[in-house]
Amino acid sequence: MSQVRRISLTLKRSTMLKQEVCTDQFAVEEVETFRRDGYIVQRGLVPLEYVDRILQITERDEAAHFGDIEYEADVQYPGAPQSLTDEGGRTIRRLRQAFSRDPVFARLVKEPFILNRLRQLLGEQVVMPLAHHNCVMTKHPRYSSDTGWHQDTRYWSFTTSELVNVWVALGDETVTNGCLRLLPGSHQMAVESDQLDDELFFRDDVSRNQSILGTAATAELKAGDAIFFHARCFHSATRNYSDQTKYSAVFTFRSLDNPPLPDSRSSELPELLL
Ligand SMILES: O=C(O)CCC(=O)C(=O)O
Repeated sequence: MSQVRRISLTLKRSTMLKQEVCTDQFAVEEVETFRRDGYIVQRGLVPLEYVDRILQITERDEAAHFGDIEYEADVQYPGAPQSLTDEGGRTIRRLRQAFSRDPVFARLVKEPFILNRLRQLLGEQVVMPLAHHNCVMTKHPRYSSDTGWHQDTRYWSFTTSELVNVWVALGDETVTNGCLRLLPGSHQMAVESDQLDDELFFRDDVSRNQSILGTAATAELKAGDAIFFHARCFHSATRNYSDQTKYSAVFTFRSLDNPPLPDSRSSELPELLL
């Protein structure tokens, strides 16, 4: 083999390795961004074959109303039909227990491009509780609802509230169809009870919250983009004003040394050590 060809092969291989390393973990600055803002968006993280397979499963299970389903009428958020028997009451909001629906979900969360990033945020041993997000969120036109500003930890019970969500867009997520909005840095914020309503939503009708709400960022995403966000980071989303359903796959992770509290909802289901 000629010297030039050998060098070019070596170069190619080292470039490839470098690219692999880069795509399988956060850059140092990205970890810093996550620690500061409580979230970070990763564009094009999830290959579209995964997106296609998850959409197939979603279509199958939506058509059959199969498995553990949350309906819009169940959430009782603004805009949702009042009851399951009202018009649009059986509009699906979440296909829960994604892991039981198809092996594709287990394959996805064990992919180095996700798991290595979680290790950077949570430590070497990452656990996925099945009791919380572990779902495909569906947001349909017409009967969807507004999710107020909240921290996911409001009803979760772990030793600490250091948990991370991964939200994977399965199609376009825009301001029009109800993409995520987040309050940067709010995972570090001390929150007092008068800033929250009875259901622990961050109130948008009190003056002391206005400057914080003014910092809201929108996370517009495309299929295969992912957002990693701290479970204490306040986030919200409007209903879907478009004429197409929005789909996202969402999972929660913790470190091995942050177990759920005994006899809590968070300890009701098994967990996976990844
Ligand atoms: O898409 C939405 O309405 C937001 C859902 C959400 O934030 C949640 O379930 O924790």
